[in-house]
Amino acid sequence: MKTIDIQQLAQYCLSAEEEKREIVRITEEYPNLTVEDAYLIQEELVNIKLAQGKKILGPKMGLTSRPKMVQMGVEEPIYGFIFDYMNVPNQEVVSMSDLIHPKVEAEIAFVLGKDIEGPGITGAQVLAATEYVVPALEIIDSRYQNFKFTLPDVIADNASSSRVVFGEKIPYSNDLDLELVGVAITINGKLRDFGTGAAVLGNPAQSVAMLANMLSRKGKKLKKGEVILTGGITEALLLETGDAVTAKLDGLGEVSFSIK
Ligand code: OOG
Ligand code: MG
Repeated sequence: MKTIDIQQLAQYCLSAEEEKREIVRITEEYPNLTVEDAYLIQEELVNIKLAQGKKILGPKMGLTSRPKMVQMGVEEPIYGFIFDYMNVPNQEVVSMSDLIHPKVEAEIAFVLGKDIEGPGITGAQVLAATEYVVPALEIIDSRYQNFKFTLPDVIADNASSSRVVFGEKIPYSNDLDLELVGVAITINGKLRDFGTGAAVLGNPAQSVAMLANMLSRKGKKLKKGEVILTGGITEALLLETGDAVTAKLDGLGEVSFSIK
């Protein structure tokens, strides 16, 4: 069995992103790669980006809804990190030439008013600490051939993170029931998918709680002011040049971008 070189594999994923090209899944060469190894590769990748001067906007959860798990054939939520250079202003243009084979998904993001540290965090504790919720469109762009991967592969690849567009921050209050927030995503004026907040682990706040608990294994916490993505509510939709994408989230507003 080949020994795993964490640093070399982080560089492998990073160069694919930088050079905008597909790579062969790590598990093709290292079938025994574990989830723990994969998070070590992701940590190394994050550290390289930080050393390049890039800044973390916040963590993200992925594969938190049944439509996403079924689509990707993966059964367990994962996390990754969103960086400043990934942020596209609302209603702006994303350049296809910067990406490999992007897909888009509608999400609900959170901004906390205080730090939260696991383990043992509950959804109710998350809601009590939530200052804002934010409608979001995440553009994922797996670096792997044909957007196909196993759980360790996608973790090593920073959970396919690529771009994110946020709408306006909405102050959170208890009368906003996130389970019932309806989401509709259209491309070029055509409704492509829809769902509700409950698709995400019953309530997107559960996703934030799970994230706090997962990060605590690494001695990390969720920080006040970070933007936290809770995971796609709908299936991810493949993007093509010329597409104009809009998500409407009931009570949270709209978010959109186009791809040229
Ligand atoms: C992994 C990233 C998943 C989500 O919201 O579920 C994700 C992938 O499907 O490529 O961001
Ligand atoms: Mg996502």
